Amino acid sequence: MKEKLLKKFAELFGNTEGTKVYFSPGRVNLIGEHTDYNGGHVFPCALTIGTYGIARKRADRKIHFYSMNLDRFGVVEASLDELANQEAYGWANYPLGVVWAFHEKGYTLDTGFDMVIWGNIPNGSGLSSSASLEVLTGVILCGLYHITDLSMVDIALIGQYSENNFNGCNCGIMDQFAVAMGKKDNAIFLDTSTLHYEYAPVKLKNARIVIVNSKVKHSLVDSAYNDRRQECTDALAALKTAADIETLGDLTVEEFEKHQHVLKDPVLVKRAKHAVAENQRTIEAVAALKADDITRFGELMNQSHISLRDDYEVSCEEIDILVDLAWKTPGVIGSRITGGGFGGCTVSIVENDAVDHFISSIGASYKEKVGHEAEFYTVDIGEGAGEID
Ligand code: GAF
Repeated sequence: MKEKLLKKFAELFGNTEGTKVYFSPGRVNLIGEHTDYNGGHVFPCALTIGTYGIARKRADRKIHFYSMNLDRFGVVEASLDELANQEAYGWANYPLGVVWAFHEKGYTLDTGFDMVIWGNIPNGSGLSSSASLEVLTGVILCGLYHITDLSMVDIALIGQYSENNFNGCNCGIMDQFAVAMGKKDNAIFLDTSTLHYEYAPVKLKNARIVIVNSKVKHSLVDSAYNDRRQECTDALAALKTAADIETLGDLTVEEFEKHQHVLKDPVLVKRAKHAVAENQRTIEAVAALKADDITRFGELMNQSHISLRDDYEVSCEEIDILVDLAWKTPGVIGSRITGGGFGGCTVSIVENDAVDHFISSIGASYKEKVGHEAEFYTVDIGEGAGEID
């Protein structure tokens, strides 16, 4: 891939002298969904697919972005003198937002840069192509401008800040954190209230992770995501009148059941119930994995899906079809929706010798029921973002 990026960079910007090349992964979350803005735990891992970027500083104040996946945008030109989200910039609002966020945090760039990217995270699949691009931009800026006092966690936080404030999605920290901090063959057990984290080796014995892309993305995704956040905020405010808590993640399921009567709206009861129970499931799932109890880990994944489907209501027909099919397929240890929801992907743990049948039988049934093909990826867990040789 590096060769293709170098070639394109030279074609667009003259030569490749003084360029640097970086990679930033996508992520899949194994369990702990919609808990990251509720002070709960998450358990994502970085993938080996992601976004590659090549960049070089310029002598003037122009910034040029080019995506080899989205040639139709051509070279997007922005300027350090006008860091504002513009519709015409399209995808380039993500890296530009990171430049803006660096400036907001006091890391002011004195000259612009040229940047070419190419990625292999399927678009709109819920595998964090935007976080991948944000963190990629963060590591590129640190590399090009010799910024040495920002840690990878700081870069993740800046990525989230740009997405919240420049691109209007009120996301939590999970995606940027996983992309920045990923570690080969490990998932990250992150407490989103303290940012304390621990790597946990994903030892699945004779099984592996299979992601299935439903290839649907329902258009309400951003607004519905922000609505769920608001419902959790409202539920927390009411629960605080009864319990001494800072976040929904502070409650056990028993404590929630004791206090839930203060929630007068049944919708808020369902949302808070998911946030509380999903956090507890995540803690239990990591303990099960550490104890080599993959069967329990899979059961908790299945429970997670039911809760996201019925209480949090972020699944959709196509995803439920994929999960139902997976649950009925021999050799499947657990299966659930992954990511923000309303389409995107499922994540399943499948026994190695059942993977071929999983792909062929679910592939055929999904096509028959939904009318289009699903895509299957048997994935490996990779490293977080950084410069590549
Ligand atoms: C999206 C968000 F970006 C994450 O912060 C997280 O909330 C996730 O949805 C749901 O768990 O990916």
